Amino acid sequence: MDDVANEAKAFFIIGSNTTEQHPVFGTMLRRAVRYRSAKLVVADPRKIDITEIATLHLRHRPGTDISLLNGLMYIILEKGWQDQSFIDERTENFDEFKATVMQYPPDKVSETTNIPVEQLYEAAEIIASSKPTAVLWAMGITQHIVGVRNVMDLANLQMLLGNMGKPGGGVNPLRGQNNVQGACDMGGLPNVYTAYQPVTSEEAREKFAKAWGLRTKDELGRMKDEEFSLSPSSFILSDKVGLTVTEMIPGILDGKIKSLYIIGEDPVMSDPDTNHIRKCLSSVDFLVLQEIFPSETAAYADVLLPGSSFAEKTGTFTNTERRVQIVRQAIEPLGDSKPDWWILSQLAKKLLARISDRVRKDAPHAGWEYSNTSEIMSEINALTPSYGGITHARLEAGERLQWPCPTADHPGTPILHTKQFTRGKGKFMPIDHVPPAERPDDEYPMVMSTGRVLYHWHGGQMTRRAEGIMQVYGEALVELNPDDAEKLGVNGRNILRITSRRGSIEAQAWVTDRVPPGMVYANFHFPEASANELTHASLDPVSKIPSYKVTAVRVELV
Ligand SMILES: Nc1nc2c(c(=O)[nH]1)N[C@H]1C(S)=C(S)[C@@H](COP(=O)(O)OP(=O)(O)OC[C@H]3O[C@@H](n4cnc5c(=O)[nH]c(N)nc54)[C@H](O)[C@@H]3O)O[C@H]1N2
Ligand SMILES: Nc1nc2c(c(=O)[nH]1)N[C@H]1C(S)=C(S)[C@@H](COP(=O)(O)OP(=O)(O)OC[C@H]3O[C@@H](n4cnc5c(=O)[nH]c(N)nc54)[C@H](O)[C@@H]3O)O[C@H]1N2
Ligand SMILES: [Mo]
Repeated sequence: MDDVANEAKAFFIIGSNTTEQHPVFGTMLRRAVRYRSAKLVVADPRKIDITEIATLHLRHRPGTDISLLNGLMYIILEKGWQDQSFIDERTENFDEFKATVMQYPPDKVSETTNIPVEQLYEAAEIIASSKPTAVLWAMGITQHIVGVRNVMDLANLQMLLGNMGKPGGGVNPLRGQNNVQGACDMGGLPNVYTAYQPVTSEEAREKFAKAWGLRTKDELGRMKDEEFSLSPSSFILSDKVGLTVTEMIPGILDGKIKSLYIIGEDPVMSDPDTNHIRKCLSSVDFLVLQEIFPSETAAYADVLLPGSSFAEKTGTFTNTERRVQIVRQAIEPLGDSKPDWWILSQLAKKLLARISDRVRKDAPHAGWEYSNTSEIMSEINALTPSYGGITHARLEAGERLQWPCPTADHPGTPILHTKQFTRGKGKFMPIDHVPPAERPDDEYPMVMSTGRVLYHWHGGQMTRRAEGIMQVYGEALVELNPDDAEKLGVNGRNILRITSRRGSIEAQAWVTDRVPPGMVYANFHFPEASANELTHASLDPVSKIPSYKVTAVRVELV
């Protein structure tokens, strides 16, 4: 964040409402634009706050980012603005990629995106002539059926310009939850152990099995049949890739999932197509919810486990720049609540007790015997190469450590890919535009985009309990363009009914040119008018993220 804010000559913000959703970093960027005249190009269908200080605002149609990016790269190639030596030395597959980009001349792109041709040229020139330009993106890029392709195309752009592995450059995802990076690093994904060690790797499985005192496959092979009564799979670690959240919950109705253990998520508010989610959660055999508040999902739980909040426990969060930060306990846990790690380890011990005769108690990390999170961190250090040298002691001493930090004397790595990419050469990917899964038609003629507002946090369990916040933003508002307001006869803050193929909500209109004609913007902070009653569960085929950003709707005045 420091090098981007201090050294980038230009920022290209695409699909990130930076000042409302990442206000601290947003302020750093504002300062850079104001005080050191960094240039700013924003590509966002909405006139978000940061566009006030933008050099140029590209207001494209939702879901047309690939067309836009390919169009910009077409112009860069046409003008010869690419960094040919970076392309030659650090990348491969350029010709195939170029052939695809050449299918996106400015007038065609203008038609798809609704951006005037002159603006395409202006944007390409700012981005290409500022060395380096930092690309910043968030959910406006990922929450589409082409989320992964969008991200790859941004990487194409930055390789084309030689802006990778340099201070002030890069493709910078602004990660959302305070510890979403940490959760992924710790294997909170269906296909990997910590630091992305694949569950399908025999080597990785052996390593974890040894550390946790489980049998390895080799040992099992040598065992006689009578030596184990349970099935072999209960001794060794599974090599099966699991399901994502967006597959698990619908999986209940297909009989794939019998029980759910949900920790710190409120799917009734945050998953797409709420009616369908309610139906799934009503059908699951057994549901445990570990929460700090009785959320909307609590109504479906068989067991509620009271977790304690960030203020009541010590541990680490890993932020958007891969920096591990220590968070210290400020108050004693309230009521009967316990830290999440403590609850998990108690449960795990009970399960382990059932196979205790098969677990080697002398293994270095057997038994879930932790007395604090510093001990958990030691296990992470031992089993996770990129976190090898990140200890509580170093963080307590004030070191600012970003992974990879493999050893106790390693200073951490603020910038990745400086000499080569993880796979060696950077591979240009030919990426074509694919229209959104749901598009406006006669019955549902408008596009609804969804997201957040500054004042609230997702399902609102935490922020709707804060009186001061509720005084400022106490109910869901739906952004509606003045032209559409006039057509509907909306005068000020009338109540709108918004209907999609899945459901309907009623909410106050906020008549504003933040949204273009034909588009409304709704949030999912209030259960009585949550945008997710309307969204659909079309997923990106690779990442399985829902396409929250484009839903076809009908808008009426109540
Ligand atoms: N106050 C507050 N801050 C938060 C959160 C919160 O709930 N409240 N949540 C956190 C989390 S987990 C996350 S993931 C981040 C999310 O941070 P952001 O991704 O910045 O937030 P969103 O509101 O999802 O919207 C992103 C932007 O994408 C734009 N957009 C919509 N469709 C398109 C499109 O097709 N193309 C492009 N280029 N842009 C599009 C929207 O107009 C919006 O400005 O915020 C984090 N910060
Ligand atoms: N329509 C639409 N839907 C979206 C999005 C969108 O842009 N549009 N964005 C998506 C994105 S990016 C995200 S990240 C999700 C977020 O969706 P969720 O993760 O479901 O929402 P949160 O409100 O962040 O957190 C869920 C719960 O965690 C609890 N909690 C807080 N701290 C702790 C703790 O320390 N321990 C435990 N056990 N519980 C705790 C809170 O009380 C809260 O109820 O929403 C997604 N849904
Ligand atoms: Mo998020």
